[in-house]
Amino acid sequence: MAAAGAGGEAGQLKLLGAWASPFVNRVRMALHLKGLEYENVEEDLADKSELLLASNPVHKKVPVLLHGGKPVCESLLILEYLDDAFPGAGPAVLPAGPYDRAVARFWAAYVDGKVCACGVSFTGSEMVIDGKRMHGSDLYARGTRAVTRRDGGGAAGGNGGGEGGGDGGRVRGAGRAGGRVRGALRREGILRRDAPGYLDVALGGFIGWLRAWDTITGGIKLLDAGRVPLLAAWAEHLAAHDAAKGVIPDPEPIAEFAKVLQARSAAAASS
Ligand SMILES: N[C@@H](CCC(=O)N[C@@H](CS)C(=O)NCC(=O)O)C(=O)O
Repeated sequence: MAAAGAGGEAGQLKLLGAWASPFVNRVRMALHLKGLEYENVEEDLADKSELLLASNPVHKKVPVLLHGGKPVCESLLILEYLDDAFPGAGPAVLPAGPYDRAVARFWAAYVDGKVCACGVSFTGSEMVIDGKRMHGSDLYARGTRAVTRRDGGGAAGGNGGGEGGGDGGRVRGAGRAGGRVRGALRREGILRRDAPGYLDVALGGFIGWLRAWDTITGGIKLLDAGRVPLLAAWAEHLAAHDAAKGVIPDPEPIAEFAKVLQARSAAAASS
């Protein structure tokens, strides 16, 4: 049982997860923030359990939160479910007002659609971004260029904020993710330094991977305090929070795991 204090109804919550998954780790952080007890079940994604397959038959992915045996799938939806199902447990994960909630959801969707694309790119796989099928190497170049831009150079959302591609701000896809998210960092109530919330955990699930990126790529440092001080400080702050303890994996095992994924991807491509 991953106990995170009182507030949960013990035995009611079971999380099907995997230690390296950013999506799982955002849910774990939210459970900890809310002080909910849960059973943490580590899945072998190469040999998924019957319970996982039955609980998420559409995507067959983790995380799945089982509440009294009933499955809730998709990490961002699970975050919302926790607020709805346990309104009295700990702080709300989502911001209070409708507008702030809409903005937080917008950025979380952005993280999933764009920042995440940078993460999968190293496997050499393909992804559909804005309706265009893009190869991993393209996403990789765009994503890393964007994320390694200086904090001062990004737009705070809205318009502009391209990564210097010289296309008049029309480049769409993974490229702008870093600048956009860093813009969000400046907005009070989006990434919350005082009390972490929805968007903190949505992006925070990736901290282990962001830290490992240097090793994975052989030199591209994403959380470089010299270049992106706001993002680096935010990551440090969240990683040190009680809710993140034991959740954010160290860079070394993530880098090792990345090698396994790369090898699997290469083997699949050559077969
Ligand atoms: N959109 C999903 C993504 C979940 C996801 O991609 N999970 C991965 C682990 S990081 C998974 O279960 N992969 C297994 C597979 O694709 O077979 C969410 O937010 O929950």
